Amino acid sequence: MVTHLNLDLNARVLQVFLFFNKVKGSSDSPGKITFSFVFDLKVGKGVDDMAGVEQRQNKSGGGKYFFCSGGKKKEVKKETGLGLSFTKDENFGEWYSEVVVNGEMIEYYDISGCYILRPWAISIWEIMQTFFDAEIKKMKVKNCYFPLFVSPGVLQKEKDHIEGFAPEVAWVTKSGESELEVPIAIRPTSETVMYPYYSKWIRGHRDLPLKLNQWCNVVRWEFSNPTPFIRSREFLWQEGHTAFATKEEADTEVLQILELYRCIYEEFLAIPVTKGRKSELETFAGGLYTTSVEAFIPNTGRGIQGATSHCLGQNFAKMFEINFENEKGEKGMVWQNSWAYSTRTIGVMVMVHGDDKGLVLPPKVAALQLIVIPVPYKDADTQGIFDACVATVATLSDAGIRAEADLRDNYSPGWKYSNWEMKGVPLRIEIGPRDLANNQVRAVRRDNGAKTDISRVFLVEQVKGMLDKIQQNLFDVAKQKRDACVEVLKTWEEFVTALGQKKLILAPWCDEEDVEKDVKARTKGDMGAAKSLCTPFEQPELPEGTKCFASGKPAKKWTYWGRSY
Ligand code: 87F
Repeated sequence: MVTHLNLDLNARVLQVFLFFNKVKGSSDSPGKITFSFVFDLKVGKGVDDMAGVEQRQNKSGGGKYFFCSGGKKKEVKKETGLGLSFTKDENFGEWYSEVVVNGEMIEYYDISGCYILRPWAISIWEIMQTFFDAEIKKMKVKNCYFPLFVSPGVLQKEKDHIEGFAPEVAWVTKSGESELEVPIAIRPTSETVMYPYYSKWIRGHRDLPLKLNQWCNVVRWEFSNPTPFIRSREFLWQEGHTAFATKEEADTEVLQILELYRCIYEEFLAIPVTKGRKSELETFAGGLYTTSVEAFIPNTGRGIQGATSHCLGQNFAKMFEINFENEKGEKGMVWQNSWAYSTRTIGVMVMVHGDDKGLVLPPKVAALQLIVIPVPYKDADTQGIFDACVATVATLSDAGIRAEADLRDNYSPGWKYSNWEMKGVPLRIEIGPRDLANNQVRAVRRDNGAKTDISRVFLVEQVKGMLDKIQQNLFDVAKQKRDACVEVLKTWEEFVTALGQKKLILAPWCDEEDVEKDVKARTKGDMGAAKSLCTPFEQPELPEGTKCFASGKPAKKWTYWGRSY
């Protein structure tokens, strides 16, 4: 097989030639099949592509660790066996890359910003998907699927919305050797794909509300520092697009969806988030107002938008002529919302809970909640121990706990401990000769290393209790760490100091767009500028006469500020 990549970045054209030559029978040359696929991918307009080809290879049990960017290849560090070569506190970026690879979530791919999502990651995605899908179905949202490709006319119809985003749109310009007559965009989001059909399908008030969702991939050709799950050029998400007769119905749904997003973060991923409203500058350009759940990564001192729920108002309805006739025969325009969460959720979880031993998965989203490991010392009843492991898994599985036994005979118990710790399995059960004799098992928690002997008589209740405790403890510890980073302040001097200390800042603000632009300009630097993260719905008291931290004008609200992803 030959794969040839030719990147012509100056011309803003990324030419990808993939020639697959497979040695096997074929009609034109016996013993050989040739399959060739050629297309041109053109990206946005006029932004330098900083992304070189990036590769990391790091296999458990040997191999080297490489990172090469912009064609340069340098060996960063030799693999040190099973463990990680970087610590979370000393080199967060490298630690993160190593954890997602060694934890078997991600494999790096030969196109910058694109990653292979391995089963360990997809199973987390599927658990969240099962929850969210059932919840939106209760709200009468229906699933659908619209095409991946967008015609240029439709894409550019809503100018406000697409402006700013244009450089990130990827285009297909060729099929085989021939130029396409009209280039085709790859969806970065689906407003413009879906809304022409909303216009066709919505006629009268009986067609409303229209509530559709799709689970799909989208492509945004990002130019800044790609990071697995957090900023990738292709990612998975759900996008909900709904249309109502009244603004009240739309307003209600915005908050219902936001509550589901809070639930995914706090109750499934054990990550504290803040619900709030985005500033004018941060509001989705095509929308009326944007709400979000915001998380925080203490190690980097950066906020991260967890998910968004927008009220689009009637802007798109105007552009796409999504009109309806009400009961009295009067014409009206629909009120729309759109909302999404993506595989970014998984990256936030890794960043918040992971430690120097690897991933730490909250039990509610872990594909495997518990791993049973036999510890057969010399001369022990090995068969008896193995049987006890199998029986333990059967009992737990019957009780709905996701459990497996690691009965591989080519690895030591110690190696297996480290391996499952790296993969973040919440609870480990060890069964050795003494446990067998006492009809007990030893349980070891991944989150805090605590060891408990459990009688096999009470196995299911005890394990369920421990998994609940782990889930709660992960949330409590994450919240403590996040809260310890919050700095409530009132002046520009305090703001600059707090920013330097990687704080999550809560400050009184005048809520003026120009002032936010000014904050961005004044904090610009290597680390990126500070911006508003959200105005929390839960507002502390704002005493009369409180001044804006940045402009000195009368403050209107408390707003979170910081650097962000
Ligand atoms: C990149 C390229 C083109 C974000 C983009 O948040 C367009 C866009 O519209 C773009 N990046 N956005 C905003 C997406 C808004 C909205 N879409 C539906 C959501 C929720 C789901």
